[in-house]
Amino acid sequence: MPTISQWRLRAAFAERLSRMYGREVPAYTTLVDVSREVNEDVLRARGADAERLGSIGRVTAERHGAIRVGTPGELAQVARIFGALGMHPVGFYDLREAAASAVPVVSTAFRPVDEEELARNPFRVFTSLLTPADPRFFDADLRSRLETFLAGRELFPPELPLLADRAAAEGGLPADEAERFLRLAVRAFELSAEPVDRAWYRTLERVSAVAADIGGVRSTHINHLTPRVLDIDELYRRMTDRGIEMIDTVQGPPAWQGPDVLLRQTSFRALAEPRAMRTEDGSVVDGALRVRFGEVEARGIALTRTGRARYDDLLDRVDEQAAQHPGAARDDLARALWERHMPGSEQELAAQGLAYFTYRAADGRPRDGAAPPSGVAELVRQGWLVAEPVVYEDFLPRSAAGIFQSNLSGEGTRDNGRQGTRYDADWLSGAVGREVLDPFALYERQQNRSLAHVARSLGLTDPPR
Ligand code: OOG
Ligand code: NI
Repeated sequence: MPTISQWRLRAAFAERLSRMYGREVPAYTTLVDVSREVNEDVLRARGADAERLGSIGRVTAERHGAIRVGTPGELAQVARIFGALGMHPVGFYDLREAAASAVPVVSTAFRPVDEEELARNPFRVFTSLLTPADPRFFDADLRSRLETFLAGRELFPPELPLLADRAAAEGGLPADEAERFLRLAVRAFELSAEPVDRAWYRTLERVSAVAADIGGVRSTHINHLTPRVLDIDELYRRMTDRGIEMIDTVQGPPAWQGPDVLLRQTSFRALAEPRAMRTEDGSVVDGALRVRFGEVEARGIALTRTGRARYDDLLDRVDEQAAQHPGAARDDLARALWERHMPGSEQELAAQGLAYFTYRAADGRPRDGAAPPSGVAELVRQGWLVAEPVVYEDFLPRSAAGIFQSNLSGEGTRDNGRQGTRYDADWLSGAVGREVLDPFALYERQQNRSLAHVARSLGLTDPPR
């Protein structure tokens, strides 16, 4: 029987999840349609340049999902399921600090890490873990009730992680098992029809709507699924024209003339969804919860640590200026700062070591016996090497917090007088049961590999720097 490889499982899972989510949240289908229209228009207008950060095939199929779980044990199961799809935990995000309202979670993103795997299908899932041990949100009594509740639920049928382990060990699954695995995996992220315990849900909701969404029910679900668009400002206008109320900003870098870097995202709140509720007297009544939303994103070039520090610093400056000039549009303030402090071309980003690129030898080299100059910048300038930007494959904590926050019903509560529990990437690695990878190290490795390869084809003893 033919084996379905891990990347085909990943692509099939992303596609089936998309179909399921489109049935559950019709506005998502509108978003996907409008994204496709915008991408086709951009491709027509800009030609090959539109594909500089990924082929149109990759971009059209590209999605990220978001899920939320309650315990390290649940997270470890998620890691096994995504591991089967060739997705690994990358990056540590602490949204407890990044958000103004109560978002008691720490997160990572499961995604492919190798270039070829990303090119085949870059599906990624932003995955958040509830933090019941953080006393700023949960007092001792609520923590213990919450942990007991979470310990008593089962998000995934035991067969699912077992099939996942087999896929990971064997590099795929035979067709029958692949079908079974995909079916179980998609079902695990559907919205459950089981009645929600209304009193318990409300108890958690008073602390945090996110806590209620995670710990107030006995199942998990996909929270949103995000298509990628080549012009997010145009998409924003078209969605607004269709009468879909978007949040009032695009998170991340401003729209400007220079290169797209990192990630720009925006979202809209999904409609309230009908959910059966169990009341205190045990009867089941019709209710509605409004927790899911639609999101869309545009991806740019991955920044180095130095580039990222520049970005974070600029965001702080935008905040300062916005506080000083309450009347001014944030986007205008940001654009003015960007124009002063961000390089306006890919070449400058590379020269200043602010962004990652891969390099390849230009066609037609070596040039009639001439020795190549030293240094990457000079090699590119003299036409020996061609630089290609590396796409940012990850997330941004402030944007993530902003997206979470703008879609919450209430602020919730956070007692800032208390000391928060400390979590970091090492702690999360322990919880996930595998190493949470450092995104910068992955981009750097990609860049270095290309330089090592270039050195060989140019006959240099050392990779150029
Ligand atoms: C995750 C929010 C973060 C993003 O794209 O930054 C996120 C969530 O709502 O669970 O998805
Ligand atoms: Ni998202």
